[in-house]
Amino acid sequence: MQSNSSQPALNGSFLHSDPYGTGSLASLSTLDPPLLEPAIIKHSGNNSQSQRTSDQRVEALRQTLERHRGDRHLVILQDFPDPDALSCGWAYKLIAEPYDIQVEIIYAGTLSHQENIALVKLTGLPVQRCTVQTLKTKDLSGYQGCVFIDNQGTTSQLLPLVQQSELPVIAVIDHHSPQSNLNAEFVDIRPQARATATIFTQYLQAGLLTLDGSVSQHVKCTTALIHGLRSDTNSLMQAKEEDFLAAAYLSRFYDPQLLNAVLQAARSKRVMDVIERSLRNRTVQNSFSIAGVGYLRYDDRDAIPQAADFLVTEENVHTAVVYGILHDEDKEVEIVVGSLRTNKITLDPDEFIKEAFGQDAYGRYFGGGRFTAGGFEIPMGFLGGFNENAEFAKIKWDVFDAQVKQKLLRLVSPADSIRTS
Ligand SMILES: [Mn+2]
Repeated sequence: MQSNSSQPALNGSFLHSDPYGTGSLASLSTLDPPLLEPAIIKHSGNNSQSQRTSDQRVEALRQTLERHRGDRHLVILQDFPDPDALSCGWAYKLIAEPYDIQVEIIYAGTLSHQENIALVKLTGLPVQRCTVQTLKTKDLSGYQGCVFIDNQGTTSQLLPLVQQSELPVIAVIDHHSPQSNLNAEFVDIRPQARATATIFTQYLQAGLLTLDGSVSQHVKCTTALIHGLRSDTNSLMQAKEEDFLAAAYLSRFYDPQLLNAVLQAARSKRVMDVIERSLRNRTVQNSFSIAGVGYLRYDDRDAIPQAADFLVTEENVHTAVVYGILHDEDKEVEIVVGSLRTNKITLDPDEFIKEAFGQDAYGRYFGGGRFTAGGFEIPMGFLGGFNENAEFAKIKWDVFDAQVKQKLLRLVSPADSIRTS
């Protein structure tokens, strides 16, 4: 136990310090988690006691999961789930997986905030909307229990239904003040915690799930947890030591680029889709990030430069090029459009694009640029125009994708480029 709460929280060594041995956690002992032995609750004050409390909570959760091996659980979030709820629902799902527990995360209302839509979309967060009506038609006998996370049922329209069906409440994990007695098997309610994400991060750190930076779901879920933590603490400004410690732990695994994308959320869902595709499809070579995003609607033209803006923020990338096939329904034409963004002062976007794509039959360049930014538009001529056949559309995209990429790569890494003729 080496933690010293009088030290500033943002001390480099805190990454490796014990997150539970903090003075601030000692106050948790005033809580009354029903499943914990009274002995745990009585003690307060010193670090080793709060550590023990934490350990026992984790152990109690572990045992609960063990008892429910092979179950199907519904995780019920509040009607308008926020990032804290969404990320923790996911963390529960991942924690329960090794116990062969199938988890469905549901909410009854809507994902109203852009940032929440972005979070779900960009991380592939496994959450489903399930209205009261939908739940009524669902056969709940296929589930062995439900779990309330970042809420205690009072903010979910689904609670009455769940109670009527007598679906057992397996766990309640929340940081709001105690609101209702759900008679759950496992309860961890900590009004002192700034975010439920802090609680879940402590579970992770205690070994309920061994995070692996090479597992995409782990990276995405920790990114979601950091977002949850940020959003419940006003960008960490209201965070306390334990929240910082949780964030520090998550920082080992999360994807800053992904978090940044989530935070740039004043964008439409369709723009987010394009950014997601650019992320997924990007190839990074010699500090150039190149991504084809397939077909997009005319109205979403602006998504291309936004995606390029985003890709160029990646570490060790100085230039990003994003392109796609823009489909104009009114005019029945298609055109390849692309954007370049660079922060390399010696790279002239205008020159680069002119050099990459050359000129058309009339001697006009397909594009050009200015300081740090450029764009291009390449008419598709006879190959343009809508075609119902999905396979044909795919072949067409593949051909244009390969051609654009080849022209770019010729400049990016001359030696490696593919020769066509
Ligand atoms: Mn919360």
